[in-house]
Amino acid sequence: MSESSTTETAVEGVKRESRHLRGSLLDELGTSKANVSGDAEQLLKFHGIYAQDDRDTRRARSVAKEELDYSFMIRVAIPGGRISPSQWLALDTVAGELADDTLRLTTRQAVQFHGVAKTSLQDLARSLHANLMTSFGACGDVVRNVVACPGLQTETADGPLTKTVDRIASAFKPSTRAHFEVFVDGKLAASAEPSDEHAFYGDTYLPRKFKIAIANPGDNCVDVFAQDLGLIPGVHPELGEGFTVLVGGGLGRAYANPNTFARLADPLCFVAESDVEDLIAAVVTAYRDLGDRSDRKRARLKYVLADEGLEAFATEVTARFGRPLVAPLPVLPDIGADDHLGWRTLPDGSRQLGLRVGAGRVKDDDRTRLRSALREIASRFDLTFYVTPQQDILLSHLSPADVDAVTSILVDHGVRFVEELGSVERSALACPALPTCSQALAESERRLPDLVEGLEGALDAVGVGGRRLQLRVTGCPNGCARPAVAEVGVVGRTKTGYDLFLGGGPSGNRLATLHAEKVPFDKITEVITPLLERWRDEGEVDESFGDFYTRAISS
Ligand code: SRM
Ligand code: SF4
Repeated sequence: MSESSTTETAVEGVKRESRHLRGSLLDELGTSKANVSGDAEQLLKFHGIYAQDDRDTRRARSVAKEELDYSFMIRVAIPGGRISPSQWLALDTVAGELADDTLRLTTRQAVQFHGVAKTSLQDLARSLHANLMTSFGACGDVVRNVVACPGLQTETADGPLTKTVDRIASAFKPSTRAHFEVFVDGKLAASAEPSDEHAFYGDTYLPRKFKIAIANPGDNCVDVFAQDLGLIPGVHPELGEGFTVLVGGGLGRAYANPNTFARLADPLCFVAESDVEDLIAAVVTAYRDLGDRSDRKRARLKYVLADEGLEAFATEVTARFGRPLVAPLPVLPDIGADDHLGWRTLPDGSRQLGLRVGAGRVKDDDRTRLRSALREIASRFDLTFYVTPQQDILLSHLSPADVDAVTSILVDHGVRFVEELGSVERSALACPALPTCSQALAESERRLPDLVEGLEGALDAVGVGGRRLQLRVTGCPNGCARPAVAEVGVVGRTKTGYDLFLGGGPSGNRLATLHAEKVPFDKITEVITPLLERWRDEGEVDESFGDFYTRAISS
């Protein structure tokens, strides 16, 4: 696909010609080929589906002139990460019958399946549909899964914020019937020229993905500054309840394009609760019209903000909103992030347990049978599951009477509780990278345990064992585990070399600094150890590593 600065990319043409995301998908699902055409791959993304091949065997198969080992990744959009027990059981069944026996919880509270055959895609979609879930709109150039702090949603059962998450998710879901026709019904509707899409998406949708998150004013677990549009609930002296709106965050970069960069979102305005959808629509349509459709690497909203400035963008939004924008409330101070792990009592008296899920991978292995434990809990108890933006799982709204039984199921299956976790392990994130991700330059999820062990060993060795250190690893600079705002961000650059970004922090309001380039994986701990020694000797009482690095080393 050729991309120039003056003409639109080929993807724009594929979208325009697709009759609102139908294209040749139905025909291609019916062929005996294991993969699909390039144009169909682009359209599949809007349906939450990525064509992948096994990167571990790619080279050998190419050399042997064999077909690559193709399969598909499916991402299920889960607004606010909220899942009922029957939905969890349906997801678990899909993992066992149609995917690779794992559920992968994502950094945006969604659930992914890997290793799905083309012939299983429609069965998978039907199963989701039957359980009121969908992968539609989880990927593609649209508003993606709406993220929200679980704490906001559990303050009151079925509380106002939960409804807002659902409202936004449904208002900005593409309205075309394409997904239902192609994947669920298995036949296209009779009308040859469907005109069933929202006006704000039109025929070519958005220039790229658009991400929304609702942060807790008391904790930034959603990384609100990394979003295209962030909402922070607040009470305005004149407008009453509503949200401070931030725009233009994003963390991805491309080594091949030095004009790409991570950027934190800027406060734009305050909006009353009742006007929030109109305001989001104004931002989305401004982005639809101003975003760069000639270069997909520079098409995100953050580049509109960086190139045109906040004031010019605010003028655009005001014109579309149809009324003046009200100044934002002061944004989050240094408040850190709640990992939501461990037991707590919710305001309604019910109980909640947050469990760590290493790199978000729910599976059974020799030591821990987390998948089986969660299946048993879902089938026996009345509760709500929440996926957190840290790839973890919350068992929420449990009756106090069920606490002992739930605990013994987890113990019997070897699941570890927060008290048993190491201080790096507790908050470490990793993206999937190899062998599934087509963009991966280096390992991530598979090597996370080694790096966690190395850094916890280093903390012990320098005498600060047990102190928290936030580690986030990715296999490339797209930044899917948000390393650009981490205390220690490890970003794959070559097959064996990683760039180290240091000095972010749990509040997510500061970009980390590039400390070292192309560090071999096995040397990462060695490079960081002298900095841990300086933290021990020169750090102020209770100063986090990220704060110390920024104060004493990078500035
Ligand atoms: Fe991501 C692309 C996985 C959160 C920035 N991301 C991908 C793909 C689909 C690779 C591809 O394009 O072929 C990865 C699928 C790998 C696989 O095998 O599963 C992938 N991203 C993930 C997940 C699963 C990582 C995880 O460990 O949980 C997260 C799914 C979120 C979800 O449920 O929707 C995920 N991705 C993120 C985040 C974090 C966030 O949004 O909070 C970012 C950084 C924030 C941002 O958008 O700037 C992120 N992913 C990217 C980018 C860079 C986009 C850019 O415009 O800069 C790409 C590449 C692209 O879109 O072209 C990408
Ligand atoms: Fe793939 Fe890169 Fe995202 Fe990791 S950060 S999942 S390697 S795109």
